[in-house]
Parts: sequence; structure tokens; C-alpha cells
Amino acid sequence: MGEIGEFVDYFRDRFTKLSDMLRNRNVSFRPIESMSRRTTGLAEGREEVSLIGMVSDIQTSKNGHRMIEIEDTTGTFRTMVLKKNKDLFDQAMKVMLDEVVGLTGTLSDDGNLLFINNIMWPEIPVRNSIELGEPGSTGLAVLISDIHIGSDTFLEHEWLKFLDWLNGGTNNENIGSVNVGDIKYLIVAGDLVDGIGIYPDQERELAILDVYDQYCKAAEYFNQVPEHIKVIISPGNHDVVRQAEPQPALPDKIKKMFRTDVVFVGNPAVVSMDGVHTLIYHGRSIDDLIGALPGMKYEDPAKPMIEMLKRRHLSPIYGSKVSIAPERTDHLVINKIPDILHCGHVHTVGCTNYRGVRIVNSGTWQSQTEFQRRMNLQPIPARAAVVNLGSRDTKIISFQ
Ligand code: D5M
Ligand code: FE
Ligand code: ZN
Repeated sequence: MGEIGEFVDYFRDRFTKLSDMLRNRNVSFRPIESMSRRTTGLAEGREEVSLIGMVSDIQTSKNGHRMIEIEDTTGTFRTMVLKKNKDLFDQAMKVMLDEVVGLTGTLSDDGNLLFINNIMWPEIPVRNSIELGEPGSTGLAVLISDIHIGSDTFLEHEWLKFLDWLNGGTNNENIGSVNVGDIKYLIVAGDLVDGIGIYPDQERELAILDVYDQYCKAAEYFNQVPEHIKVIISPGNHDVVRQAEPQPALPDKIKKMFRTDVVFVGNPAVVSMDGVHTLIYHGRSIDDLIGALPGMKYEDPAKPMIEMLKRRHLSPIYGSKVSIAPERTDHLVINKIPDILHCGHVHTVGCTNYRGVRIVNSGTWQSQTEFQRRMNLQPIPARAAVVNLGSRDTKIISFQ
């Protein structure tokens, strides 16, 4: 738990970064403080007013209107989206607590309420191919996640098939049109091992009971990856680092088990694969996004990932399932627009493109657990996403 001052710094940093992105629009936003100096709404002749704020409260009124309270560094303001504005109301249902939005509307007669007619998110700007730049990079990157080594549902047979494929093994019909010799990178987006004490009674579902033995096994596997492939490992909520995000890279004690050329990064992490700017995030907030937003489901994990990009934040809701360590700077803000956003965590596969960003959720190497069976969560296991670093075309290869 952080001190109050740390929370203030954390939220101020989040607000500053995200409001700066909104200020790049052709809209003149006013500080909330200035709203108390204006006369009533009527006197302003129903002129449009635009505000930027962090969402501090959301309610549905008795009549079914959406009430959104926002806050900037100068004050708070109440706003409302009327139920009858169907499209706008649907958008208002996507506004979440703690995110930063821009709102345009007209004031109520008493000047204390803004009737919204436009909602803006920080967003990824629509870019044309010139702005996106020539894809100059070559080679392939393989994206995987949620291997869960040590779990009794870890799919070792399929995993060994994958390792064999990376090594150019030929007894494998999955090779398709992928030339494995072109693979330059292998990224793991968290949950390398199953860990211990992550959920109640986990011991009953473990094949390897000691977490260091789990990592030893992981090292044994990864040391079999051909040396021309750069391995990059980022942790998840099952790994042996603090749960609160951002998570640091795995500790030295574990790094030492692996080949020295393996790169260990934190969660989230930004890496450049031959100039291809890649944002790796385990994806714990996807649980929250699916819970909070209409139309989201576990079967389609690319959709909540689009919502991260729209909000330019990897975990917009503070203090839901994701625990966030309040640091001076909000490391979960998506400052620079990535070329690739790679997540895992939900154990299902998703692949799409959003405004020039390649989105991949790389599934899992674990079959359905007891918990997931009870939750009716159907994993898509033993998949690897192969991204062409030039065209960003992506193939999902099955080793099942
Ligand atoms: O998470 C895999 C998926 O299963 C992810 O969507 C969360 C969900 N999950 C798994 N265990 C739990 C518990 N105990 N509570 C709530 N949700 C859960 P993973 O990080 O691999 O466990
Ligand atoms: Fe997982
Ligand atoms: Zn996870």
C-alpha cells in the first residue's frame, strides 16, 4: 500500500499525460475551476463547453440517464448523457472510472451540469500509410504467453512440439509456410510458470511443487531455443515477482538459471524488435475491462485490448482486480504508440489490427483448469503467434 502522497502523484501523472493527448485535438478545453466564474448556462447562450477530467463517479439516474462526474486539478464537475441520445448513450456506457476523457456539451440553466454531446478518448490517431512509415524491418517474431510450467495442466507434449518446430524439426505438420530460420525473436508475455500460492489449493493442481524447480524446468526448455532467436521474458501474475503492477523483471536468482542471452523485462515493457516498437503487457486488466464494458467477452480478447489503446492506458480502472503500485509516474500509460501490443493472461487467442497497431493475445500452453471449468472459460491452448516484422502480418500456429 502506498502513502497518500504517492497516490496523488500517481493520479496527477496519469491525468497530465492523458489530458495532454486530448489537448492535441482541435478543441479548446477549459479548466473546471473556470466553470464557477461563468454566469449561468443561459447567459452563455448555450454555447458549447469542453472539459477534460478523470472520471471520479458514474451513476445511472432514476430516469436512466448516465451521470458522469469528472475531476481535474482545479475541481470537479457533474455531467450527464441523456438516455434518448442512443449512440452517445452507448458510448457513455463505455466510460469507466479513473480514466481521462474529454467531454463537450451545453450547460444546464443553473450552470452546474453539463449535458454531453460528445465524448473523446485519448485515442490512437488515424494515421495514413506515410505517417505509419515504411515497414523496413525483416524477419519474424514469435509471441507466446501463459506457459504455466509446473502446472499439471501444462501441455508438455504440445510444448515440446513447439520447441522442436523452433529447432527446424520436420516431423511436424504445423510448419505451414513459416520459415523458422527467419525467426529472430521469441517473446513471452507472462505466466512463464504456474507458481505457488497464487490461488487457494493450487498445490493440488501442480506437477512441480517448488517454484524454483518450475523455473529450472523453464530454463531447461528455453535453453533449447536456437541461439539465433532472441528470447524476451516478461512476468505475469503467476510469476515470482510482486503482484502489483508495474511488475519488475524476474530476480537474478532465476535469471541465472537461463542462458545469458535471454532478456528479462518487467511487466509492462517496451522492447524494440529491429525497430518494431512492441508493448508487452501480461493483460490482467483484461478481466476488469471485460467486467466493466458492454460487449466484451473472453472469447475475443483483442476487443478489450483495443479499449486499452483508445484509452492510451493498459489498466484504466484503478483498484479493481489489478493492483497497481502507485509510483511517481504511471507506467501503465501508453505514451508512445506501439507497432505491436502483445498480451496474454486470459488464455484465449485474439489477433487484430487497430489504427496501425498489431494486436495479439497469444493464448496459453495450459489446458482448462478446475477454476476455468467452473467459470466456463474455454482456453485456446498450444498456439504461437508469428508476426512478420515487416508487413506485421500475423499467423496463429496451432501445436495441438
Ligand atoms: O488467468 C487465466 C484466466 O483465468 C484469467 O482470465 C483469469 C482467470 N482466473 C484464473 N484463476 C482465477 C481466480 N482464482 N479468480 C479469478 N479469475 C481467475 P491466470 O493468470 O493464468 O490464472
Ligand atoms: Fe495465465
Ligand atoms: Zn495471468
